[in-house]
Amino acid sequence: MLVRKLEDIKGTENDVDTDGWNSRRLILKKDNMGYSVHDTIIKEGAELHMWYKNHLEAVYLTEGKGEIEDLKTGEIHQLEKDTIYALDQHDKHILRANKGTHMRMVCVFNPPVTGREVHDEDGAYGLDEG
Ligand code: 9YT
Repeated sequence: MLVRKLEDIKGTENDVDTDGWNSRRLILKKDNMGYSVHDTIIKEGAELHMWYKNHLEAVYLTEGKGEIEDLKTGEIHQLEKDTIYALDQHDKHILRANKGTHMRMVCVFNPPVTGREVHDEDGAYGLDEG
């Protein structure tokens, strides 16, 4: 059984901080669960262009407000606490945190990330970078 606390991840190599987001990776590929689980902060006012070509991702918001734009359909969905979205079609999208608030979310990736991934020029993570 694995039991971990966010406090024990903060500041370690599994705490990946970028300009727009801070991803604390709680469960990783090496844990052999078949998925990874991250506690992620999208920083106030951030606008992230993403396209997870190699992964499926589900995201559950626990704090904050923002929106997600589906770049295929042009639809914009409002996001707030207790909302989940799933990129079941490897959907190309833009994620925005509203001004004045960050968003906090639980992200699940299949296949799992290895730990240090940051976005490439398409907003994707590579496969098996670790
Ligand atoms: C929601 C999202 O994709 N945010 C970017 C960071 C990523 N989810 C991660 O690695 O935690």
